Amino acid sequence: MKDALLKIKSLANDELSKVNDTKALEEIRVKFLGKKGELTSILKQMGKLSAEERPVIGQLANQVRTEIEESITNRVKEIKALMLEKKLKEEELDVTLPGTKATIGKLHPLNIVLNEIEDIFMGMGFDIADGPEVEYDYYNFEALNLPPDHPARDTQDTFYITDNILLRTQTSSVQVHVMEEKKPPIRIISPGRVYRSDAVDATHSPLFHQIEGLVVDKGITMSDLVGTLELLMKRLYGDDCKIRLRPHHFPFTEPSAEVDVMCFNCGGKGCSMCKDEGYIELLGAGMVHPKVLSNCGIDPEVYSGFAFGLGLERIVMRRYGINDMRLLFENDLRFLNQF
Ligand code: 2NL
Repeated sequence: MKDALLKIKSLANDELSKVNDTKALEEIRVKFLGKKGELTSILKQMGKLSAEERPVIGQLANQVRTEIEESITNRVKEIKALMLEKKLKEEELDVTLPGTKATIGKLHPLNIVLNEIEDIFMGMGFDIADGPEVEYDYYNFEALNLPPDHPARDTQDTFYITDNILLRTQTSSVQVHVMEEKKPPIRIISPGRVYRSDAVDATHSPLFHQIEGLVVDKGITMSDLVGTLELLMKRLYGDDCKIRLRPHHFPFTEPSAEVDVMCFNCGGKGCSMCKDEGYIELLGAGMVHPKVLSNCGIDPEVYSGFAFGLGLERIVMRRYGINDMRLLFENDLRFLNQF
C-alpha cells in the first residue's frame, strides 16, 4: 500500500509536469484527489490493514494528498504566469514602428472661393440663404416672370422630374422663398448647386454652382447695386479693380445689365486674355422686376430691390488659371491637393 501511495504521488507529479492549461489541471485533481479518485480508492482499503500499519499509512496518505495539492497549486501559478507571458508577447507593441500617417482633408477650390465670397457679403450685412435643389417650376421660372414659352423652360435645357417639378436652374428660387416668407429689408446671397441639361466640355457642366444676391428695401437704387458689386470685386481682385455695366435683358430684372470686370491680366489695356476688350464678362444683374416683387407679396410701389447672379466655377477658374471646368468635378487628388 505504501508503494501504491508513492506511485500515485510520482504519477501525479508526472502528469502535472505535462499539462499546460488550467482545465487539464482540474482533470488531474479530480483523477487523483476526487471522491472517486485514486487516493480515495486506496484509503477505502485501509480497513484491511493491521492496527500498527493503519496510522503509518494514514499519515503517508495525508502527506501524499498535501503534496499533490501543493504541486497542483504551484502548477496553477506556473501556468498562469506562462499564459500571461504568452498573452503579453502576443499583444506586444513595437513603439519604434513608423506610424500610419493621418491624411488631413482640404477644402475644394470651389469652397475656398465660396467661403471668401460669403465672408465679403457677411461683412456687408448679408445673410446666407439656403433652399431645395429639387424645386417647383413656379419658384424656378413662373415667379421670376419667365413666361411658359420662354426658351429657358425648354425640356432641352432643364432637367424636369415631373411636369411641374425640376432641378433648379438658378438659385433665384431660394430668393423667391425668402421674399414670400420675410418682410423687407432683405439682404441675402443664395449660393448653391444648379442644374442645366448641358453636355460636358471645358466650359460646361450639367451641375455647376451659382451665387445669387438680393437686396430689397425702401429706396434701393441702381447705385446700391453698383456699389455692392464694386466692393465685391475690389475684395476679390484687389483695390485697383474696376467694373463696367452694359445694358442687357433678363425677364426678372428691369433694367438689366451684364457686369464686366477689368481684365486683371492687362489692367484694361486689352490683351489676348480679354480678347482686346480690357474687360471680362463676369455676372448678370439688375433691379428686381416689379412683377417679381408683387408675385412674392412685396408691394413694388413701396419697395425696390436689386439682384445679381454669378457663376462660381468661372470665378474659381479665373482665380487659379484653370482652363478646363471638368477638373473641378473629377475629384482627382493630384489636382485638388494643389490648392
Ligand atoms: C444671369 C445672372 C441674374 C438675377 C440673376 C434675380 C433674382 C430674383 C429677382 C430678380 Cl429673386 N433677379 N436674380 C438677376 C439678374 C441676373 O443672374 O446671367 N442669369 C441668367
